[in-house]
Amino acid sequence: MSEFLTALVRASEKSANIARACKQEETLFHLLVQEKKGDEKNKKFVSDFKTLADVLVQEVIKHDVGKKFPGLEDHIFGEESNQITNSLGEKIKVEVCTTEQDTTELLSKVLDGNMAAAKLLASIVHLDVSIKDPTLEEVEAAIPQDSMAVWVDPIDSTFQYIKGYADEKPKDGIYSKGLQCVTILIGVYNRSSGLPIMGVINQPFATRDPDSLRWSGQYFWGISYKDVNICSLQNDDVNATSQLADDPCEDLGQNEDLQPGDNLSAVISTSENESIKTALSMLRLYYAAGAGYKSLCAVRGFVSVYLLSEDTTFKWDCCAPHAILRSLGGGMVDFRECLKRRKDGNLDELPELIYNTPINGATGVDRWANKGGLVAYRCPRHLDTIMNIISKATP
Ligand code: 2IP
Ligand code: CA
Repeated sequence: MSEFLTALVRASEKSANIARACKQEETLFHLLVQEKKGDEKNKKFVSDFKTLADVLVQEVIKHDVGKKFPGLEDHIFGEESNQITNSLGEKIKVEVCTTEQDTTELLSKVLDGNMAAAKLLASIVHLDVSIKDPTLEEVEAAIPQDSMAVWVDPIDSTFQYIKGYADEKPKDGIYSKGLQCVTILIGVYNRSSGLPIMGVINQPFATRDPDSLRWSGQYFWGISYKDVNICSLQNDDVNATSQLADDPCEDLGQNEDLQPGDNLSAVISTSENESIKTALSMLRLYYAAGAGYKSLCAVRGFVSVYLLSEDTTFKWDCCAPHAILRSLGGGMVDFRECLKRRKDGNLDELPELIYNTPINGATGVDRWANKGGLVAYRCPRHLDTIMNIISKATP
């Protein structure tokens, strides 16, 4: 059994409990939202938010994984800094303390003395989560601990988490916005090659019970290490949930070229630039919020690709879905580099995203941006056809 992957799935489930608890309590939620400033800010949004849920989730993942695998906590990186300021202007370092009581006291400072809320959150933080996942129990992979490092996005699509509504309607299974677009992303990569090895995508708000109005979530995992390629989706009836066949390439003849009309599809950001939108207009095109959620749509086979031409995603947005896509025979590549190589006639090797190298000369979060954009895909032939379409349509 891969104890490490199991520990990540459990940490993601605990994190999802925290995300749900923070959102469910409307009054508590208003106390938690804080605006990001300066270097921490994602330039895409006029204002960007950091919530206690974000910070706490990241600390819980670090703490729980570090406790089980001592030493690894120093190689777990994330989007958030663990400092938060309360309404009195006090800067507080959020962390998981040794006892539940100590965590309660620390959280009550962030929550302006709201002991009831602090108690509730601390109890979730200190509660062990058990999971039943027979496929996960069967995964065998002996990966040296000192070869691994981790990227965490504690709450991806923070904007939807804060503002997102509960009653959005999906189109062909895809939510364009709403709480369903929120994900928790934990991705593991190889420290020396920078390639992703395993990942967990947890969707804390997947379905809502119409009577109790309580949310339940779901998680997806994948591992791609040497000859081990296993994904949690393999045991599902994939056809029941996706638009594509189990193996998305299976329905295509081996040698024929794909044509634009061949039921290809893409999910993109509403902020995608016009020339890309036009180039992709011959495909089934969907818009959705959340880099993690759009990647999940590719993982689940709802779309052929998730494509982004801009530099507004980061290593923590991609590492987890990238690992899962690799376990399914797909991957995630640098969009601009892929386009350039195609125009240069160099189709030998795909420019896969890697996770261990910051951008030279960049500062703050920009050091870890996916500078050339990205394309996430399950089937290499779908990627090829779609890149071909874009290459022909753009100068
Ligand atoms: C964001 C989030 C946004 C996404 C952006 C990410 O991460 O996933 O939704 O923009 O690229 O960096 P879009 O939805 O337009 O794709 P976070 O919410 O963690 O800041
Ligand atoms: Ca993110």
